[in-house]
Amino acid sequence: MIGARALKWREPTDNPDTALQEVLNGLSQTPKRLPCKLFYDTRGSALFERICELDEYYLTRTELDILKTNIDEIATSIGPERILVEYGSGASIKTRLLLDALESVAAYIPIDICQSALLASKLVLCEAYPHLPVIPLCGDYTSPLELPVLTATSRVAGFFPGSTIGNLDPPAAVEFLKKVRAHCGSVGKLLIGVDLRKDEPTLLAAYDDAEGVTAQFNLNILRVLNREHNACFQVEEFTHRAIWNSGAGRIEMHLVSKCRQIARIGSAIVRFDAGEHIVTEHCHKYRLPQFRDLCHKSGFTVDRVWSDQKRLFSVHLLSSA
Ligand code: AVJ
Repeated sequence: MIGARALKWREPTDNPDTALQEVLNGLSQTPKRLPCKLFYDTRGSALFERICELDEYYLTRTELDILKTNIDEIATSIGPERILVEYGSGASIKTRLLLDALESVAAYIPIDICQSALLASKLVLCEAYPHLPVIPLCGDYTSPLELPVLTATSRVAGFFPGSTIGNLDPPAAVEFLKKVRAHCGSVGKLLIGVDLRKDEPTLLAAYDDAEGVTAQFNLNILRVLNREHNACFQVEEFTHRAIWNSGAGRIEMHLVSKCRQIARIGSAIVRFDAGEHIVTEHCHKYRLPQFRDLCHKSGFTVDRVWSDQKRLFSVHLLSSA
């Protein structure tokens, strides 16, 4: 049962000091790094929604196609009376496909770091599904997040679309999946979207679009620091670069300093050489057997895998047991 206490709004779990410390730690590494969760303030979430519509960004529409084409099979494999938990829900667009197809969904728990995106999706979903309890949780889903309404025997179906798992390096992805498996309980399922390895031009175009939306999205991380972390970066003095790291099997988003410069963050000063890079995001691209291994390492069984004809993207249904 869903207790009323569970409906209370959770504030973001990050406290400002830890967040600042995380930023400064990243910037003291070589190469400098920033946590990709910082992309998603209101503007960043809106820019990401625009990225999803771009011709070059094949991920979103391909995943949607896979879900649409196989939705009956997916719904039957997940089974009835599930509590749907979505990690990094954003605008919850793909969720509606599942909500429409799954039999007697008990509740929907979207988890997202962006409060405005959560609130907007809650409003839309409550109107479209008046009888569905929607219990938003605001926070970083990779940090230990308690899910107050779930017990070990809850029939959870986790949903982790968009290849967001790709942001985690493989060992961290295994740790994250272990945690999700613990959330999901003994009869849990996880439906997870994973981007696949493909030719370099296709990958690079997806992360460096002609219109420059991805560049704005990447640079927005510095605006977030300026606005929310008392920083002073000269945003125009950095440029966006997408790099394919074939050894590691990942696209990397970088910001390159156009000149020798300094930035202030709180009371700290960070120096940049001309041409110096900040790594803002890793987006891992898997081969199917490689992702299967990763699932097994985290204790999941792989029930089913769906893909598109061009093998651009994949959707995996995992079982806790
Ligand atoms: C939201 C993490 C799935 O890796 O493709 C899009 C983020 N970064 N363009 C991705 C992103 C640059 C996206 N994920």
